[in-house]
Amino acid sequence: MNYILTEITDAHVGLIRFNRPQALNALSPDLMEELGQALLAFDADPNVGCIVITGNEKAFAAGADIKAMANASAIDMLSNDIIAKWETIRHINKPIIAAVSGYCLGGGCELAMSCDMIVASESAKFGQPEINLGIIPGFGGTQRLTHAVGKAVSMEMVLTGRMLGAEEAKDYGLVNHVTPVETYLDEALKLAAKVARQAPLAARLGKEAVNKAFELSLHEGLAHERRLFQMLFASEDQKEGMAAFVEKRKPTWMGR
Ligand code: DAK
Repeated sequence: MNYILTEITDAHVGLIRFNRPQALNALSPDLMEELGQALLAFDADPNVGCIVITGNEKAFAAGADIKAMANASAIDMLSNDIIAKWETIRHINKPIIAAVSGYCLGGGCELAMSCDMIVASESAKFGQPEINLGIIPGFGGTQRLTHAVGKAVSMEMVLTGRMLGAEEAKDYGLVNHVTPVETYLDEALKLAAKVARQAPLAARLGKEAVNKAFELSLHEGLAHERRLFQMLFASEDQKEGMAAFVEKRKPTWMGR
């Protein structure tokens, strides 16, 4: 890997760090290819219970790589290859946490919003400044942002490029926790470790069910949730979890 660094922590967290500091971690096609590969590998690894994606203190990611896009045609942007690299994250079953510090702009903000939770440092700046380039967000910025912060704020961000600071983003519900710059990654890893300790199937289906709230009507969402809930009664972990409660001991999850 040339543009990301990966490791698995003792707490079973798969950590992915963007590693293009000289370009504020701009998300080039090669970086996105590596990110997709790393995400798929962690999703398939039973030793990983939760994934954390981060950048560095100055930038989570300042967007898709403008230099790589500058001369692209509409046909290039339609290419399945480019879209697939970005879409991989949507197909990951395990929970993903974005640990954000500094610039989190354009495709960087869209990628963070594609994660399941966001832990931000006090210096984080969230924005969709594509309007300054003569384009609009292309990976969910107008949709996920609007779901998270509402129409008024989303419109202003998309139409003027206004950025949200970390506290403001938290007030709007975009961010789970805000911490000092020195500790944002530790906090994200702690949260991820907590998730990684849960029953893996329940964590996977819990993520799926919450995400469906953004895609389905309430009626369909409730029906979907119920099917997932019922399905978990076919798992050994449900038997173990409830037996452990009754026997006043800690459960041992098997992930099946
Ligand atoms: N792309 C390429 N290089 C970037 C970059 C980016 N997004 N952001 C920063 N850099 C590079 C700069 O060019 C500079 O490189 P050198 O000149 O040193 O070679 C280096 O990083 C440091 O940047 P600055 O010198 O500009 O640093 P400053 O601290 O002065 O300013 C800044 C920081 C974040 C305010 C500024 O760099 C900036 O405005 N960056 C661009 C932010 C932006 O407009 N982001 C949105 C890009 S459009 C899709 C998928 C994704 C997308 C769309 C569709 N599909 C799958 C359909 C996403 C689109 C976007 O993200």
